[in-house]
Amino acid sequence: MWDRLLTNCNVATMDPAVPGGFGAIEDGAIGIQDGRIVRVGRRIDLAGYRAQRVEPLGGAWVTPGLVDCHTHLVFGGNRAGEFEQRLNGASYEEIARAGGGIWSTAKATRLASLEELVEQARPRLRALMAGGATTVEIKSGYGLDTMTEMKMLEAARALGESEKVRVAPTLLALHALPPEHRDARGDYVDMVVDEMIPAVADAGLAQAVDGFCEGIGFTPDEIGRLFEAADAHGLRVKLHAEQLSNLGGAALAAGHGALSADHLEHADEKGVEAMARAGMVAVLLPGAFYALRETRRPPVDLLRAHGVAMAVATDCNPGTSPILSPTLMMSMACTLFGLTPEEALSGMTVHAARALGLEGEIGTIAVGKAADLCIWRVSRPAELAYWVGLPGPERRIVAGEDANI
Ligand code: DI6
Ligand code: FE
Repeated sequence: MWDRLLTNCNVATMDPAVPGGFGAIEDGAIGIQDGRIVRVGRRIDLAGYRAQRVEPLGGAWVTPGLVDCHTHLVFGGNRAGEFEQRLNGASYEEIARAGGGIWSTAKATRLASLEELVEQARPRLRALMAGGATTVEIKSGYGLDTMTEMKMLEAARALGESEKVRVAPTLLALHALPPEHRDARGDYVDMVVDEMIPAVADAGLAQAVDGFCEGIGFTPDEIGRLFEAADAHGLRVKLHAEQLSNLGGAALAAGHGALSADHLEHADEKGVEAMARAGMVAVLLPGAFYALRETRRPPVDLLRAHGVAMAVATDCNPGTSPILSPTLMMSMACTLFGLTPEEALSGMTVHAARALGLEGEIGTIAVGKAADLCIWRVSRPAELAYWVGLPGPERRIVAGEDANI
């Protein structure tokens, strides 16, 4: 006797082992026991099974719960005022010189208490959940000192414990140089390597370490030191790479066994080849591309040609991607980057799970995986990427439990 049997539904398993588009099983059913999927198949093949709760879904589509594998969801304040200033004619440079930009978020984040960070992030997390997210990665990166980075990661953990969603915490250790280190870059990297990473690893506050490899961020050499320290402490790595220019970040990350390289607008074939060899995921972030009004698109054809899996995420952050909708990202991945609706949904499920190293647990509807599911009242899964402003799934299920908010 199972706990639940979802039936009279169409199942987009997103499981590469299931042939056909979206790994679809039409007129299907899903058995759930102890929070896990115990059986998925055609309804007639599951007809003999019994469950405490049998739930006919009237032909709805069931997908894996969406996985938003790249967000900066926890931060103090926001930058709506700067958005307004820019649209009234101020340049980024003027705003930055007046103490704005990423540094204004860092100041607000340092000033906020743990509880304030949690309560400011909660409505953003709920918006992502309402849009279908059942797993959300949350990066630190606005503390720029050990104490505040740890406070951000504690806020991420508290959110995961108090909402019906899985949170994957990432230490974004080299994001920006704080003004107090403007003339001492090396000292800042030393502090991150010698103090911040060990402290975060000891406290078990992060699953991965990230950096921003960019002219306005950190150099490949500095990122190399970051990755060695992460490795020494048993943490996986990932990298913001090739967003605004090409510094060879994708290949650097590949050389360190990274889970993913993210953004990649300026990636070249060498970088893509290195990612393919390393089995890395390319995380595409159309929200930042849109908000920055970028024109150079990530090399989707190259990624396809080399068989690099593409994930799609919101990059929710106060500066370059104030995005609160996972399905909008699927739409933009299709319209702005040329992904197919199936690639876009794979990008927010199976490949996003891999970008977090959680592919054994979530991301597809398959026996043994966690029962994290979304139920959508749509006629075909392509609708998830087709509508702009889709309200979200009718129901979310996390670890086999109803998780509507
Ligand atoms: N890339 C970006 O575009 C953002 N961070 C990053 O690594 C900028 C974040 C911000 O402006 O607050
Ligand atoms: Fe980012």
